[in-house]
Amino acid sequence: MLGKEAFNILESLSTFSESGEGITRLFLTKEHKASNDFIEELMKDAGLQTRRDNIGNVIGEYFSKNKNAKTLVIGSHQDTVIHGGKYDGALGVITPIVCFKHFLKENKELNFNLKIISFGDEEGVRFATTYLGSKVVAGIFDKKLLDRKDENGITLKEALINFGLDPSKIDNEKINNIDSYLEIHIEQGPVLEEKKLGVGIVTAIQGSHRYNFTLEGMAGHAGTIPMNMRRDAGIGAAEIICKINSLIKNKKNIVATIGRINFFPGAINVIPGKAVFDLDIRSIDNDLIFSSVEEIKNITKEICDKNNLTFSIKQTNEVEPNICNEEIINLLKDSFKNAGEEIFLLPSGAGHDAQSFDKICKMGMIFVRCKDGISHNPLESVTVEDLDKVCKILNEFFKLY
Ligand code: HGY
Ligand code: MN
Ligand code: MN
Repeated sequence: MLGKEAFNILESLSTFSESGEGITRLFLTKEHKASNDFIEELMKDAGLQTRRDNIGNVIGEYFSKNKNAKTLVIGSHQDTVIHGGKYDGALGVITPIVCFKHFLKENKELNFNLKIISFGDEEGVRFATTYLGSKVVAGIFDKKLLDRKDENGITLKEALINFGLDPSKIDNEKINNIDSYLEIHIEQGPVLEEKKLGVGIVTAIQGSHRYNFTLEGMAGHAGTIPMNMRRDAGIGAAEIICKINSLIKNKKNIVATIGRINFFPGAINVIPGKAVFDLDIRSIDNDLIFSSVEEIKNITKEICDKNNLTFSIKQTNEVEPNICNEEIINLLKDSFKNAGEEIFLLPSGAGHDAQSFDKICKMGMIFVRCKDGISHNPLESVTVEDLDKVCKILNEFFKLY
């Protein structure tokens, strides 16, 4: 049962985490280093040649005897959100390694080149910008991001150097001549479970934008300033967030989340002079995102004028929606059929590294059911049986590709 083997390895990988609830394994940290070491050993044991690149990825490579062989990349991310689950990302790194190992044992060779990649950063938790690992491999990394700072004021460039990497070599890390990219990932939603299916084929991936809001008023004494004389940035932020929520709730095919907010100076008895929060807004329709953001900017101006606040809104990330490649979808359909699995097609509400490859090669994804659709949460869980299903499908895909 390859599913059982993958499940057990994922349990071991989940121990590389900061303390606290769930899994916290952020980019360029000691937990990331430990997971890279662990994953590289797994790749070697599976019969892959391994190397590490200068953005913190681990790459396992198999070179076909056929000199004209095409190259398939299968990847996902090792990093997690804060207090996240064991499977978001990690499942898509470990299952292909396990499948490759057994396929090679049984079939002695593959008739294509294969690269299995563990991307160092996909979530963009530390530097508020996503897909750093896959963007470098796909050759779409913007070097201006090297100056992006984390919450402790450390730049990405400094963090890479502290991790033992050389940011000046990032341009050489693009992998050329990739024919196709495939990613296996938990659905992170409730659809497969509702359909009582363990696996599904992804048709498209939502676009996602991130914006940072900073509101400035006047810090003041919580006891002495009359309510009508305050310039309370906290109240402004609260009103804007509630308005964003009601605006987006009344639209279709778009979602918006404010997952992080800070008040400054942040003391119980001080009126917040500053409030900073981040908006994550997503849709399969990019124009709808842009038009909704314009409405949100107008709402922000209105509320700040009313509360005598100044504000700034800075876009910090933008990933456009992507349609999965028809040829890969058809190959996956045949793989599902040959593995005895029902074919079910669904879009992805979550963003994935696969989006970095959309413009440079054929891109496809397989989803695995996760219990109650829970993800980005310590309760994230999968079954050995569903892992077994996806291993069987990947095994068939290796035969067909
Ligand atoms: O946020 C996402 O959609 C993904 O989990 N990075
Ligand atoms: Mn993910
Ligand atoms: Mn995630």
